[in-house]
Amino acid sequence: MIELVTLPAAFGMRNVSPFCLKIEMLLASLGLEYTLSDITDPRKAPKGKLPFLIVDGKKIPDSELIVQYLDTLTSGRVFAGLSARQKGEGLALTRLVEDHLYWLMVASRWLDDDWWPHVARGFFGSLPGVLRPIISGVARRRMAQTYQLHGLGRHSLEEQKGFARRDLEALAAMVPASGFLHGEQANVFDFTVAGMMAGIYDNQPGTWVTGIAMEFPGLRAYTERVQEAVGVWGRK
Ligand SMILES: N[C@@H](CCC(=O)N[C@@H](CS)C(=O)NCC(=O)O)C(=O)O
Repeated sequence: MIELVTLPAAFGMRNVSPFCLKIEMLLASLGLEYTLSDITDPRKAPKGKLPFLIVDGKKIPDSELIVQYLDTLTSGRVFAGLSARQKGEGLALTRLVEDHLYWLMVASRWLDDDWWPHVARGFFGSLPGVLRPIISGVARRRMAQTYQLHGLGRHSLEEQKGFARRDLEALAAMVPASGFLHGEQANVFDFTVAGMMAGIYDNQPGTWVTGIAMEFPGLRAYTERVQEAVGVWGRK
């Protein structure tokens, strides 16, 4: 049996982490039996981040490594039928979504003073009252430092919005008006894009990234189509 360990539900999202949602979609699409569990503190994960899989007592961290593991487990079904070029384009899209757009989405939740109370409640609300502001404050400062180190945190909000709009414009241009990235069947790269966009479109309330994403209705329709195809939705 496969156990997928994720973050707890928050902000109207049943599965709030794009990396966890991607893997949930992939497990469902492969028809593998799995259970979901969650932990509130990612520091308890093998590499301090979620998701990780538990298979026969063995922990497998990192969504990209999990994808590789599942490909081996299913004798190549994850990437079956994809050309080297399609895999290359898929990986380039993955990097755009997970190493750039992701950070803008995180900043729009954690570092926006108006949105921060939702993070404090959603991720730290179960802590005892006195500890809550201390632990959540430390985590928020750590997030701000990470965002600075990434480089995006050095830009003004207007400039960050420009980066987000260009990312979303690129995604909107690349997803098809019907079907999926590589044909009639949704694959792991669709799950990567839709797993990220589901949270951006459906987190409650919307963030400034949500506002920009709404400018791209085709991307929203695609995100719905992928979730529908695999029967796994990010929202509750
Ligand atoms: N490269 C990792 C990224 C996973 C990741 O960043 N997960 C977030 C949740 S969406 C996390 O656990 N963050 C906790 C932290 O960075 O402290 C993957 O693909 O699994």
